[in-house]
Amino acid sequence: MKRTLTPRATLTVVLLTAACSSGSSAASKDSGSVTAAGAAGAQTATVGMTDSLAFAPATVKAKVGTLTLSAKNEGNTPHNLTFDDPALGKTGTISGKETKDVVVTFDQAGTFAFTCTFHEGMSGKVIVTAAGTAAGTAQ
Ligand SMILES: [Cu+2]
Repeated sequence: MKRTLTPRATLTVVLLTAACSSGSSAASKDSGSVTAAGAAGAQTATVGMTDSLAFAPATVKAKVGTLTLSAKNEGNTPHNLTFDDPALGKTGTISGKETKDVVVTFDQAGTFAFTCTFHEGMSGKVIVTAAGTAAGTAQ
């Protein structure tokens, strides 16, 4: 009975929505994080985008300053990376296997969310800390 496929697809959408709103612990374990490299004024980091409709990693740690965030589409499904705050910027559409950068200036510490506007629940964030408090050694 192949007709069971339709209810299953519906259920998947519900589960994705629930995962998005219910907790960060499971999500962060899945997606991991990356710490931006470079001096505060010229940081760089890369996040992947997958056919599973996720950013991987979905968390970027950066310092107050300027970050060139490269969004690398590792799959074939088009995505974009759009900050919730329009002033921070966006990449525009990124086709399969394509990479686009968005250069973001963070004036203050905080958590700055971004999403792929094509796929509800596909989201990530940049956690920005004051430049003087960077954990670990600066390189
Ligand atoms: Cu997407």
